[in-house]
Amino acid sequence: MSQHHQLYQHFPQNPQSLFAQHALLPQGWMKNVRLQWDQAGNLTAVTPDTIAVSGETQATWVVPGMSNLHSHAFQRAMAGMTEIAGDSKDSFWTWRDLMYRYALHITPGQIQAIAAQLYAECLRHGYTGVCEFHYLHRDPAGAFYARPEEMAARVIAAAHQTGIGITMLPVLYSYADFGAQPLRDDQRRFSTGVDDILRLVNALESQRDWQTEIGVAPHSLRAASIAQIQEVLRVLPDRRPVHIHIAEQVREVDACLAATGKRPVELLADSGMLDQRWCLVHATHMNKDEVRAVAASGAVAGICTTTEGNLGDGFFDLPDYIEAGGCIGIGSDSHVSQSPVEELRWLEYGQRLRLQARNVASHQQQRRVGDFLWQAALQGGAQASGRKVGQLSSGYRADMLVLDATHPNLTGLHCDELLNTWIFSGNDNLVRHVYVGGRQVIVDGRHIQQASIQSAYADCMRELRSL
Ligand code: NGQ
Ligand code: ZN
Repeated sequence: MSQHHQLYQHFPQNPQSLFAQHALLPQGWMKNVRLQWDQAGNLTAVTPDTIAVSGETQATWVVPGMSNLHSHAFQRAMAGMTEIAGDSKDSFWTWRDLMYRYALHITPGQIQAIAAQLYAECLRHGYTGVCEFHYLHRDPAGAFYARPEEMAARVIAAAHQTGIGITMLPVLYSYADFGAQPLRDDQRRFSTGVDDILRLVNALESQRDWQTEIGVAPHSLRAASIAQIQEVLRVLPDRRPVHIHIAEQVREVDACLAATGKRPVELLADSGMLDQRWCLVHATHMNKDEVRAVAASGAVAGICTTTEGNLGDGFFDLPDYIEAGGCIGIGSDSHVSQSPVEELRWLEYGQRLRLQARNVASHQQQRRVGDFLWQAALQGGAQASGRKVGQLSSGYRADMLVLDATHPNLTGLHCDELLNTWIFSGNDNLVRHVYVGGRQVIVDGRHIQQASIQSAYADCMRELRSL
């Protein structure tokens, strides 16, 4: 991967070290830790039990920033706008029709403004990287832009503008349903075949740098066939992330069974492709065999609790999956929330409500639910991003959150209580400063370009609302 110094030219010069009274390292909480990084934003030394030098930037609580492993950035602009009951029973599918109507209008300039607003919000709440599951490829009439990668490039530009790390996943979207059903007219902007996706990946390759990775995403087994996916993977460079929506709705599982005789996770697992590159988003409807197969493959289950709740998908089988040793990560998907705290809290609360139990996300070696969730989602999110993130260790990105030690919830705490208190004790945003690749992009809870990002977003929303 090449360095990309240009990327940071508009950020102020920042110190290249931070001294933390308490830092969450891979081995657990450590005291008096100096974190140092190089010009490219990679940690070069993480030294516990040391002494601060005068003039050094200091913090009380430092934790690694979270990866947001699933995002459709443009959907941020419709958050809150689909919560009105229709004439017939509302469902995921009626929501999707509304989403498609909306998706038909978004211009390249608008997707950049929306993504910048979203990413600044994500950063403010503690996400330092995002995996963008990007399928809005073509223009509203259904033709490719002069630069076929135009829309994806705009989303990457928004990530660079805000400083968030990005894994761009151009989406393969060929069919409307199982059995290679032709796309609907309102899916025309998404339409791509294997050659289109390889062309998009190729066009985006030059954007790869320390902050940017390129992978692929077959949209779902509804929209892409196993044979197509195999073809893409034959050509895709090694170790690139591969994401898919896998089993989000019961109707989808039934349609898959009817068309292929197998359930979606079963079909994918039986294809022999599943491994650590994969992120299975919304692996909601799995039987016990499928749970074991996904866990054993080393793939990440991408759970998007607030969107899955919003769309009425169902509950992920967390206890069996943990028992089987599976990896999880979290994503904000349709962006009805931009907070990893809310995502993780509702992951646990959903399980408690479903099972009438407490402290579900835990195991023998980690009984603290907040610690279990944050650490598991850090690891799984990092794996799904294909980037060197998710832990404060030499060689990894200097992606760090400084929490608000002056907030009443965090004063006088023992470090063992920090994550549980942060995740389970209220809704104030306790993220105070955020560093991504060593650059501070959130200062006292505000993005360094918050005013200009918000005003561009407001202009974009005025355009969209007048439609
Ligand atoms: C999406 N969204 O791709 O935006 C999907 C719905 C579909 C979520 N699963 C569309 N949240 O699955 O076809
Ligand atoms: Zn999605």
